[in-house]
Amino acid sequence: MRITDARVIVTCPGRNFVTLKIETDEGVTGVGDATLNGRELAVAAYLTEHVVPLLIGRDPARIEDTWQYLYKGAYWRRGPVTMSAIAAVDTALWDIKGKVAGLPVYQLLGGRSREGVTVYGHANGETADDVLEEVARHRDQGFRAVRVQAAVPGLTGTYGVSKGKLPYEPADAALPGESAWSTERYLNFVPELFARVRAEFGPDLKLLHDVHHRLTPIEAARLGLALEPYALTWLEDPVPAELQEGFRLIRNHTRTPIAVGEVFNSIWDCQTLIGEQLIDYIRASVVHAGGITHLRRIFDFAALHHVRSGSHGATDLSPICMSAALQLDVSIPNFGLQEYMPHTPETDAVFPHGYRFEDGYLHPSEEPGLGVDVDEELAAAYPYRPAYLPVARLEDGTLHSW
Ligand code: EZ4
Ligand code: CO
Repeated sequence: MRITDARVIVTCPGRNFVTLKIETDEGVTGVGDATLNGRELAVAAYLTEHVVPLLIGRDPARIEDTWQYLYKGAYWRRGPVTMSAIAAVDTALWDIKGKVAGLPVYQLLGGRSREGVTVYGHANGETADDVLEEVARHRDQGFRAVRVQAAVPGLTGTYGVSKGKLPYEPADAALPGESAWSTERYLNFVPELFARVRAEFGPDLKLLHDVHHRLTPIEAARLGLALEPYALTWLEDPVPAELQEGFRLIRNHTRTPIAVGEVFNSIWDCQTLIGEQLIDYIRASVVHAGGITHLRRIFDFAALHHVRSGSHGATDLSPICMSAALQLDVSIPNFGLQEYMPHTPETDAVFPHGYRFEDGYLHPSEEPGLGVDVDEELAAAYPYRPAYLPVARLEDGTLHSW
C-alpha cells in the first residue's frame, strides 16, 4: 500500500481547526488533527509545503519509521508547529492501520485496560453562586470530576470563565484581547471558593483547578497548601513550565497533586518533571505532542515514575484529537483523567465521530481506525477566521505570565 495524496483542510465551524487527510492507492484514508490555537496557518503551511511532498509514495504501515523520519530528518527538532504537524501525520497513519486491520486503534495499542474513560467537565461562572450551580449541573449530568473556575472579584474578565452559560471559547478576537490580573486578589479568593464547593458537594466529587501558569513557585506552594483541606484531584499549570526545576519548590511545600503539560510538545519538556516525580498528572495531548506514537512514549515514561495521564481536551482540540486520545486513554495502564469540553453542534457536524458520553465516562468508537472523519464539503462552508487567546497584564500594566 502507498500514500497517493495528503491534503490540509482548514475550517472554522465556530472556531478554527486544521486537519490532515491522507489517501492511499487502496482507497483507505486516515485523518489527523493539526490545530495549534492562534497559529493555525503556520502548521497548515508546514504540512503543505514541507511534509506532504515527503509522504507521497511512502508505505502508510510504517508509522514509527515515518515519525522518526519527520522528526530527525528535518534537522530542526521539537517545537509546537513541527510537533503538531508530525502529530497529524502520525494520527492519520494509526487511523489507516486500524482500518486495514479492521480494529479500533485501542486494540492495536494492547486492548482495553478499563471499561470507560473518566472525564472532567468545566464548571465556571462570574460568582461563587454561579459556580455552585454549574457544579451541580455537571454532577446531575453524571460527571465524576469537575474543574472549578470563577471570576476573581475586583478583576474584569478572568481567563477560563465564559460569558453566559456556553462552554467558554478563549480564542475570541481577531487581535488578542487583554485582561487584568492580580495575584493577591486571586490567592485570597480561590481557597474560599473551594471551601464552599467542597462543603456543598461532599468528599466524593473530584475537584480540579487550573491556574493557567499565572503564579511563581512560592505563590503556587502557598495556594497548594491553602487548598489541602479541600482535597483537590489536581492543581493545573501552577507556574510556567520552561524551568522544570521550579516544580521542586512547589513539591517541597504541598501535598496538593500537580498537573501540567498542555503546552508541551515533547518528552524532553517533562523529562525532569516526570523523572524526579515532581508532578502527578501529565497533560500533554495527541495533537501537540507528536501524535499517538510520541504521547504513548511520554505516558510509558510517566508510568515508571508514578505519574498518571491527564490529557488536555479543550475545544481547540478537534473531535479527531479527542477520538485519538480516547483510544490511548482506554488502553494505557496509568490513565488518570481526560478533559472533556463538548464542541459546538457545528463542529460535531463537520467531524462526525463515534465516541459517546455516558454516566461520567467517554467511550471510544468501536469502528475500525479512530472512528472519526471530516466532512470536507461542510468544512468548506466555514472559512478560516483569525482568532487569538487574550493576554494578561498586572494592574500596573506589566505583561504577565501566560
Ligand atoms: O488555555 O486550550 O485546560 N484547559 C485550558 C485551555 C487552554 C486552551 C489553549 O489553547 O487551559 O483553555
Ligand atoms: Co489548562
